[in-house]
Amino acid sequence: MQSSGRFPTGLAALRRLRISPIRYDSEDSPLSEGLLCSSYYDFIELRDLLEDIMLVVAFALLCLLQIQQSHGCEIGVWNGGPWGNWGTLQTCPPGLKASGFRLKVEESQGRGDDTALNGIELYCTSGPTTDRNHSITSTVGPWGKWTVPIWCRNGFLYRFQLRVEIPQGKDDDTAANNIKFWCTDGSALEGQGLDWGDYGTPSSTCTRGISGMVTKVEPSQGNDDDTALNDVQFECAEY
Ligand SMILES: [Ca+2]
Ligand SMILES: [Ca+2]
Ligand SMILES: [Ca+2]
Repeated sequence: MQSSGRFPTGLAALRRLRISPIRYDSEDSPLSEGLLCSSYYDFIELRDLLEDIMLVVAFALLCLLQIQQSHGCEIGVWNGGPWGNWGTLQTCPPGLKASGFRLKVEESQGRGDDTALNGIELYCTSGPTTDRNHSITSTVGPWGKWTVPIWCRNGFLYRFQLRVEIPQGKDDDTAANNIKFWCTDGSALEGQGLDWGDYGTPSSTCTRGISGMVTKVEPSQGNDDDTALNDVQFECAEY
């Protein structure tokens, strides 16, 4: 079957190239000239097609690279709770990175509905200070109180681990309970959360430190079982 139209498909062009009898022994044969011209133009069209495909692929790769660079990379963990919605990514002012944090935690409610960890606040600084002028939060649950800030002695927060209670079925769920950060100076800082559940595998690292955050928080369930904060991801600083 021969392809019709001005632009044959790549497969058809290849097939025609392969079967074209190029006869160099018959010098003035109009037939062989015609076949040569036909396969030559097919070759040109195929080459143009391949060039177009390569250009499109190169452009797509360039776009992907630019998107990656403009947003930085993010670190997360695999044991986050299943409930809630991801909030908006909040980032430090340009040039600042997170060197301290505090948590919003609801104390144990006895026989009542517990939510444990409700919010995380990061303090963005330019170095080893306890400057609280530039803080960021993403979505924060409505229950509990803010605990005292905890700071890196040197450097910035760059890795974390989340303490999460697995789903309790008909019993009272709390999902995320606490968080532990590591600073670029090697020290570990554990938040003042609650003790239900277990710590999972630590995240990968932000080589230059953390500069942004997005939290996943379940909205109020009315009289049903609330969990508030379930999961978190941090954005890595690019410089
Ligand atoms: Ca929680
Ligand atoms: Ca439950
Ligand atoms: Ca609950």
